[in-house]
Amino acid sequence: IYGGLKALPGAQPWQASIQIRPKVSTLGFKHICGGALIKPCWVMTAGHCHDFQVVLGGVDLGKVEPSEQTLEVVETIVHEQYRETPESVYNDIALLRLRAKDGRCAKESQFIRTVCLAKESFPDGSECKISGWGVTPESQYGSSQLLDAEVLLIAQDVCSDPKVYGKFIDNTMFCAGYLDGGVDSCQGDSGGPLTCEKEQVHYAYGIVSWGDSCGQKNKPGVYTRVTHFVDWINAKTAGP
Ligand code: 4AZ
Repeated sequence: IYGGLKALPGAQPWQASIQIRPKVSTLGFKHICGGALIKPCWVMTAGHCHDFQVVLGGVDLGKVEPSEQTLEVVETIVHEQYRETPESVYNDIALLRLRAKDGRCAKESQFIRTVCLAKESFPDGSECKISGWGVTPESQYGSSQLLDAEVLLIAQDVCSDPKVYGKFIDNTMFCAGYLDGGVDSCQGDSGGPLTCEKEQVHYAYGIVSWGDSCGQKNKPGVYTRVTHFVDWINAKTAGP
C-alpha cells in the first residue's frame, strides 16, 4: 500500500493473508496475496492467488498473534474466464474454501468477520478503503504490518481514457485512487479487498487486481468489479 497507515487490530476483520511455503527456506510461510473472508468457509481473492494457506485475524506478519487463525485451502475455484494479457487481467477473481485443523471453518471474533458483497454500484468519487501487506514506497518487500488507505472510486470513462488505461479496461473492472498518484495498492496487495461503507455496513466492492506500477500519476489501481460477480460467487459457494 502506498500512502497508507497502520491498520488498527480488528479494523479490517475480513482481511486475509494468503501464504505459500517457500521451496528452500524452512522459515515458515511467505505472504503472497491478500484476500477477503466472505463466508466462514470462503475467502475471495484474485485469480492467480491460490493453493496456499490462509491466515485470518492478524495484523503483524512477523509474529503469531493470539487473534490469528490459520486455515488450509481445500478447494480453489478460479473464474472460468480468468485471463491475463501483458496489458490487463480479465475476470480476476478466485474463491478459496477453507478448513481449520478441527475440520471446521473460520470462527468469527472481534478480529475475524465476514464482509458483505456489494450488489449495487457506489457513486463515482465515493471514499472507499484498501488494505494489505504489499509493497510500500519504503520497502520493496512489503510491510510486516497491515496498512490501510482511503481511495476514491474513479468514473469508468476516466479510467478508460487513453491517458489512463484506454481500451484495457472493461466492465469487469474499475479504477480507484487518485490521478495525481500517491495513494494506491501495490504488489502483494493483490487479491485483497476494496471496501465501501454505507449506513454503517462495509461491502466488498473491489478486489486489488492490477495497475501500471504503483502510486504514479494517471495510473490508479485497477480492481475487479465485485458487483459483476455476485451471482457467480453465490453459485460457487452455495455448496452442499
Ligand atoms: C501487483 O503487481 C499490483 N497499483 C497490484 C496492484 C497494483 C499494481 C500492481 C495497483 O500485484
